[in-house]
Amino acid sequence: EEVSVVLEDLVDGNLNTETVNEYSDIFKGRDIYVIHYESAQAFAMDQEFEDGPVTPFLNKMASEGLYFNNFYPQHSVGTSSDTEFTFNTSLLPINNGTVFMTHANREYVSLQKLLKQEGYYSMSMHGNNGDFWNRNMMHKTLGYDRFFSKNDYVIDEEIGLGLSDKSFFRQSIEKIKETKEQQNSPVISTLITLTNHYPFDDVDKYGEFNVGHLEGTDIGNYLKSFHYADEALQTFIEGMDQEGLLDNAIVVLYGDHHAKISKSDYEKVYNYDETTEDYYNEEDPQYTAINGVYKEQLKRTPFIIWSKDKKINETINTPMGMVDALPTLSNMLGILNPYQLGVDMMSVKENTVVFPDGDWLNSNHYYSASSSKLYSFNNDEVIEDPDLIATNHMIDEKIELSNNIIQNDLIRFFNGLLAQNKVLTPEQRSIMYT
Ligand code: GP9
Repeated sequence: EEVSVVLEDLVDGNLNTETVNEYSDIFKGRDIYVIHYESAQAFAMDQEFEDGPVTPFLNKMASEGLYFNNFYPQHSVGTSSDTEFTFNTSLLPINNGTVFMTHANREYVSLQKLLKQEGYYSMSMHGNNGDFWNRNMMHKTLGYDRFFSKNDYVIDEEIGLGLSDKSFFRQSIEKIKETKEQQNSPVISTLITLTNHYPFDDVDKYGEFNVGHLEGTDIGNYLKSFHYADEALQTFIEGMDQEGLLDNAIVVLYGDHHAKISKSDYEKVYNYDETTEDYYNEEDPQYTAINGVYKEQLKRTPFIIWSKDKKINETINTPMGMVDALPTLSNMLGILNPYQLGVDMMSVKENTVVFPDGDWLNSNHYYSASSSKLYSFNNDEVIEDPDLIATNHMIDEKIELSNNIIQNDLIRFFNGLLAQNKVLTPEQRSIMYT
């Protein structure tokens, strides 16, 4: 019974959601370089000190490309790995464990697999141990042809968790170049960065970047680390360009999750008075309260689609979740995942972002499942909404649908039916499931 409900939902709600708009197929057949950008939070892109902006290069990419500035990862306890999963499949990660660890033997439709049908070669690259987050197994499941991990890199410079991003990118360009020479096909490559990782305490190795009054604070160290990651990104893009590898390519960049920044650290950023060189207190009219919903908003990460030749120069403010990344890209790449939970962002004007723990948000509201309260983004006040129970019911069904697909291996089951040409009409479906 449970299975039948899920399949009905899949068929009725999520199959054949193909849309046509001015972005359809614009990047069809191009090489794709996905930057899984560790702990990159969007608020840092607005920070500037004596030495300049924290992320000048990232900001340039955001302004030249298509920049989604209201973007939220939708991870559970599997953090980076959950984000990889959701980006690649447009399913939410399971909410009672880590899908990469416990559900690597299921069948998924992923960006790589869809592109393979179009003749692409796919690879993933990461300077850490291949077993971390069970990537050795899960990257095969997700359809990558080749996973370059720590053993494939010369560990010639270490920062924080391991191989520095600058060395990682330098060596990755060589690997991409060799692969491009060997494969007579377009490639998709996911590059997973590592340096900008909690606890951001390898400060001496991030290079000189003065963060003014934030010197010596945790958030100051995070911004220094992010500045390093920005320089590393620049070396990658420029290095790729020198090799001619960006000529028929797109770069897709997403911040994988927030950086565990505390309320008091955010206050150091938003409540500092330059003139008095002191912090505002709560009575000051300029005081910014880092209340519950604002703190949630600050967890936004960048999502950027960029290419060297097509300068789109557009910022999209509609709320977007990681599940929406694949449908949005699919439309541009001319492919279609029949099992996606997300939407093509270029086809919608409003959107609800659902988190695996039952929290959700739209342009105006944030719902916290733990307090069962709906908050206004404007003032953090609790809103009474007569439709809340119905909305929450829909949200819970979506989360349950995603969990069911993963836990019961329903894509394998449903693909099996499709392979036998069993595309079911509603009548056939009801017969099938009774
Ligand atoms: C490690 C990396 C970090 O290989 O991807 O994972 P995280 O701790 O951010 O989930």
